[in-house]
Amino acid sequence: MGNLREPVLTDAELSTFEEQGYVRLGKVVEDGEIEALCERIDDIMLGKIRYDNMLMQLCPSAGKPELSRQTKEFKVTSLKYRKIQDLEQDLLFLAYIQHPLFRSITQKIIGEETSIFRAMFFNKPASQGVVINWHQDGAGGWGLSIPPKITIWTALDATRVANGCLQIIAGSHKSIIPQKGDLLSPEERAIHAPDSKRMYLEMEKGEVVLLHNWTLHRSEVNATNHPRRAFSVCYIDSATRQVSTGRGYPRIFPEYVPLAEQ
Ligand SMILES: O=C(O)CCC(=O)C(=O)O
Repeated sequence: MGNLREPVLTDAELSTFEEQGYVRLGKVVEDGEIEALCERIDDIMLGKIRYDNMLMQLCPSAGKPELSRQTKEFKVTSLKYRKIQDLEQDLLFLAYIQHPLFRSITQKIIGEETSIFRAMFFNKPASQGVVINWHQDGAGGWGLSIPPKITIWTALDATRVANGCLQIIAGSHKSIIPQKGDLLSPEERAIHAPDSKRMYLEMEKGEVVLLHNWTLHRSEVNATNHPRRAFSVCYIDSATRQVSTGRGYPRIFPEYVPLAEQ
């Protein structure tokens, strides 16, 4: 058990999150559980385990542009997926999403009834991946009735500068910056994300960071010959609706209720 943290967000962590827009939470589950998530996601990429309704995108760097659109279908047996969303359908990922620490965090920051906007695998395949430029998640691009506040990002592999670790601008979460959508324009980047403010968030395998959705972040390609896998979950108030359709989202706390059963 050794180095696992307590499953409760402390007041000090909460104030760091409020001030800085991020807080490192350490490891929340045993290494074996992270390894099981890694094996499960590899099995999903390889098509050994299949789900009907999972949003999947092959990494554009895999050289098959016709398969790099995000659609709810399995594309090809490959470890070069970039994104796989809707992972709450998988019981192993669901159990992780419902970890008691994440319950404590959502109770303190969101409320009793919490859903997820997305539960997503973010991959930078070995020697590949794409650059994701400076953006704020859900600043304008997601069309939600209640602004999303938190993402819990877990490193499934150790992340370093060389394999495209997260880069953030601490304290940038206090206002919405982009004029349009979530991505900063070159002019906005020059003002709000100068190199002098960039932090490289290198993390160990299994380490977790709580991010405010508006904390500016980006990542580079993976220059190593090992994958850089990560699992990112955006928790939202269950009252949140997609403005254009009125659609809700899968409930996670107090218990899991898939959209189809709401
Ligand atoms: O995993 C990454 O490198 C980037 C993640 C990201 O941009 C996001 O969660 O919006």
